[in-house]
Amino acid sequence: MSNISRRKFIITGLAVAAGASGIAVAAKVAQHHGLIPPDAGGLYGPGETLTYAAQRLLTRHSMAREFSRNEISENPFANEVDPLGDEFKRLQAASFADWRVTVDGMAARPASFSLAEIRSFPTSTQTTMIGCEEGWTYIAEWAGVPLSYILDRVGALPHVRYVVYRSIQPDWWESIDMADALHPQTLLAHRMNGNELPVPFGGPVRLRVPRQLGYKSVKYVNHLTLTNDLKPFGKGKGGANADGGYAWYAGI
Ligand SMILES: Nc1nc2c(c(=O)[nH]1)N[C@H]1C(S)=C(S)[C@@H](COP(=O)(O)O)O[C@H]1N2
Ligand SMILES: [Mo]
Repeated sequence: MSNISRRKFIITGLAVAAGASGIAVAAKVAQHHGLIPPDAGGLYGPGETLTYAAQRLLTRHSMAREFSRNEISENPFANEVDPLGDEFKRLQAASFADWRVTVDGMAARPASFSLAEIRSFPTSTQTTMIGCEEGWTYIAEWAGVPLSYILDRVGALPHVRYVVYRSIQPDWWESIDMADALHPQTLLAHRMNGNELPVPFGGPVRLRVPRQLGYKSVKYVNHLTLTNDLKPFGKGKGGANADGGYAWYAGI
């Protein structure tokens, strides 16, 4: 199903649900299934709740579209980033040999992985499209370790509901639920188009979440936290972007 017809289908479904039984009932169903997103503003933040709930119920096993190698964009657009600080520059000067990704929170074996370790983990490759909410897209080949491998390795506890991921840029952090965290296309990406991931595109390590908009693919990731509650993070809406008014769930 194309994105547009899928959206139509969801909207029709929601209109039926809302019309037949009222938004309150639809919201109750969503809550029953654990499908209230953290930025819903409680049970009656119906817009965000219904988008998230509908997508989760209908598409939780779906894959982001993969493209062929000859569709890779020749001049991918690296979005502008705020200046990278001294700590980043120091790490960069040493070819990121000391870059680490710390994994803490609800894990049996919290860990801190060096870039060399991350590069030695099983690698998955995908050719997918990244799209910014501002309207541009590009297609690239990304390679990296599936986030599910990291979660397995640290012994994620059964009641983990979200993975919070942070960047060396303090204003950049996001979270995803377990449907996306365990999804085979969600990668801790360290390669792009056959090379090490370039700094403008988030190198040395970025989280690639191809089933959501570009802002969920945070660059310069150095910290993952496993949690079942997003309230203690930022303003409690699950990400810097959600705190700023964007949707926490940005499924495409
Ligand atoms: N650390 C960090 N991650 C970030 C951003 C950023 O400014 N800093 N921009 C986000 C936004 S808004 C988008 S659309 C994508 C852009 O990815 P690109 O530069 O590969 O095009 O990265 C996301 N990840
Ligand atoms: Mo963006």
